[in-house]
Amino acid sequence: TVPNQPIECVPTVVVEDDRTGLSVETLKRAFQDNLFYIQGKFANIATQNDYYMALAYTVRDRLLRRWLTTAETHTHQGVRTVAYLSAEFLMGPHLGNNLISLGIYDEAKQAITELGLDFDALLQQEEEPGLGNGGLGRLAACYLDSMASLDIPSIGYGIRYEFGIFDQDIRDGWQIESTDKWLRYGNPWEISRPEWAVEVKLGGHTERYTDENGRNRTRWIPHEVVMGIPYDTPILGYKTNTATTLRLWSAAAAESFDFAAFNSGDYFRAVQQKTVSETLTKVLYPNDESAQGKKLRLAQQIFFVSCSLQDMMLILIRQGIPLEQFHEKFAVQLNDTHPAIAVAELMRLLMDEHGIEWDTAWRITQKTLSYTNHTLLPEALERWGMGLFSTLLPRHLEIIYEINSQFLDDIRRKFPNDDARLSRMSLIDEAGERYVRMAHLACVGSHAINGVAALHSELLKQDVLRDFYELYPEKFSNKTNGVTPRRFMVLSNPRLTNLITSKIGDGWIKHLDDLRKLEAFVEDADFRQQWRDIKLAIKQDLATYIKQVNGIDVDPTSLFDIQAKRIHEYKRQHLDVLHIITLYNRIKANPDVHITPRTFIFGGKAAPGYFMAKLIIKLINSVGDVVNNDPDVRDRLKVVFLKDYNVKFAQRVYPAADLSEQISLAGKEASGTGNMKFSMNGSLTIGTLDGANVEIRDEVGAENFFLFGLTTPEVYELKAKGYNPYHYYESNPALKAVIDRIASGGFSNGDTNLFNPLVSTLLYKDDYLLLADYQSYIDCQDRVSQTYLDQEYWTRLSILNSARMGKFSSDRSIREYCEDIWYVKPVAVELKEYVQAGT
Ligand code: OAK
Repeated sequence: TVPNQPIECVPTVVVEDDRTGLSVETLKRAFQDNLFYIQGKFANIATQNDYYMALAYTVRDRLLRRWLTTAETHTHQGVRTVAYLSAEFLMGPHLGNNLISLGIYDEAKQAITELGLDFDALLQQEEEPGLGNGGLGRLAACYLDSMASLDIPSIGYGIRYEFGIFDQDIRDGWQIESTDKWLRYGNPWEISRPEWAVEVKLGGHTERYTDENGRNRTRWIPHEVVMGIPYDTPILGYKTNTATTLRLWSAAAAESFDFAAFNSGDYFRAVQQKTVSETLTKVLYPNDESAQGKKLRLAQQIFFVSCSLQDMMLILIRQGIPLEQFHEKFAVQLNDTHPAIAVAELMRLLMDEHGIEWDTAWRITQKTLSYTNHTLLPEALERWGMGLFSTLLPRHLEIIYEINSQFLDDIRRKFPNDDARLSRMSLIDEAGERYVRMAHLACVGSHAINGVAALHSELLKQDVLRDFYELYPEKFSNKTNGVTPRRFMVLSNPRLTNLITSKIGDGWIKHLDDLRKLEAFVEDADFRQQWRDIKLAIKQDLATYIKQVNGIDVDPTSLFDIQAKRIHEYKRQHLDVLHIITLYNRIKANPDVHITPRTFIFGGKAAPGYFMAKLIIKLINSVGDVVNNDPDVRDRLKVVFLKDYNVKFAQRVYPAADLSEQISLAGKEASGTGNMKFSMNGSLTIGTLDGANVEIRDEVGAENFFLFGLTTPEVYELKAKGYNPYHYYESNPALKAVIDRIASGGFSNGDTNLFNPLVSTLLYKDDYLLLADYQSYIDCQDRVSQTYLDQEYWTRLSILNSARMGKFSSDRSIREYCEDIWYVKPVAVELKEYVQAGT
């Protein structure tokens, strides 16, 4: 027998109830079995991690029947499947979420508690798979949850980084990075499938040849071949039988490739070759929204894209489906341009490996692919230097040249004599050094292009992708982002979930629009009291955590003002700091001034090479050191930087906020999704008209949203007429006093150098218009402080914010993608009594 082929005669497997039952008793027995048979431990030597693993395997066993039945159902019905290609999946811990989806959270808690263990501690034990940087990766994770919950045939394809996003520590106020060793103690959720490994070629050169039918063909002779091993993780939908797959590729040496080296005795070279292939999926690039142009990154992209497309082809080939039907069977979504090489790779596979002609291959490619753009920042637009690209992907470059030549002909037909347009739109940037433009490749090779919030999609059409919009207006649409209420409400905020469910039932968990029913209770004083009590209890928990980790006492009745997201100048964490210092200055000028007590909480990682972002972290901590310890402040203000912000931690933070800071410069944040998670949990928002804030405000009502700042057209106008930040500094005494306090060493023990790069950037450059928006922000914050004093009124706004967030469920987003872009329909999965293979 061949080890990677199914064998003819398969023994019957009967899945018995006492192995996978959902009662407290069966859960207990399975847990004890797993501790013994999988972890190989007696209880007296078992560690917390052993217990976590035993519970995780108990839960995984209960996913398998649904998962395998889902795959079998989809195969038998020959349905169209969504393949979501993303270089990042920021999944967060699986255990709690799977318990919620299975509907056995309470049973599991009871079972573990009755065994004398601390259930919450076991949940906390899980190392989260931090295989993403921020918004884009977390969105992919929310979309998998929604696709499964809506019974959409789907698969997520990505990279199994051995080291995910770095761990962040804070020392002396500075960010210190260390490697994230999430796989250290094993990962119970994944199943490796080495029998489905595929090979990916890199480097080398191409050759022409004539095939047996006399056709001219191209062959790629690679310099190197890497194996991709798939690791599958089941993603169960909420209270449904559909479990979708997250298939992550890990690179390994293709041993056979260097067999010659072994034979010739060059053992060392062969083993060295192995280490090269294994670095491919070692580490996630930690740069959020800034493209670095590194060869290894391009290698990661082609690696996971090629593995995924080959995998889809193998799925069809195994079923005897001709590849001419590829687009009927798969809708492939490109999560930003990281997988955009798929345009050329799908063409290559169809033509070079499967003998399909160019025109047919091109039609299949365009019908299969669609592209989501996630950023307006110019520095995030990916382009690859020609030298690097041609060395690594010589065949892809030929294909891209051919696509480009036909594409430019198209433009010439539609816009004759417009050379400027040709050079703007070309897939190759030839202005100076030559580059391949990945967003252009994605636009040309896809049938649909979308932005992630209404404003962002408009800006794509008017600005970033304007030429493409003029050429193909029919390709463009908006798909406003959403987030999953399962993880970000049910799992992370059980108290609020129970209160809501006690009033309106639990239908809202799958139909978030039902939250509107809460509006009927806004005038119910008891309800408002319960709502407030819950918020206070959650804030108390966070206060305890802050005391433990940061050693800072914070008052849970103070206004919890939270900004949690990647640190970036365009997100303007430092504008938040300018507000803190403004309040501090007011206190220093008059210690008896009235101040609404506030706790300012920050969380977020800075890209390790992004100096200014790291300096902002240092500034936050330095301001905290002064403000938190100044007796004049009398504990009315506290500033806390929470280290190592990640999904696990975000789940504790969103429910505890009174005020969510969404203060990016208008026209810079594509959507934001944290804004949605805060608001669902009853936080009010202070924000600009940027990204999805615009739509959040439309939903919750302008009177329930703290709006400030320039609009996008005003930003353009101000920049066009020549923005002079220094003018704002000179003419606003409060602002001047704030900047002067930083510049004069007020937060650096008199050192006037430390924050100089920040101060001079603000005074003389200020690309993100902090100084222009300062006064409007301060005035708005004063309204926030005033409003918070009336707790009854504040609670009404808080309830209305939650009640009106229905639109921002990722279920709504996924339905829109299914209807407008993917043309994929839900498929019900029926569980059979037994899983019986071979009968
Ligand atoms: C990261 C790297 C390259 C390009 C974009 C990103 C990214 O994370 N973008 C973020 O995507 C989120 C999901 O669509 C949006 O909500 C954020 O606004 C956007 O910054």
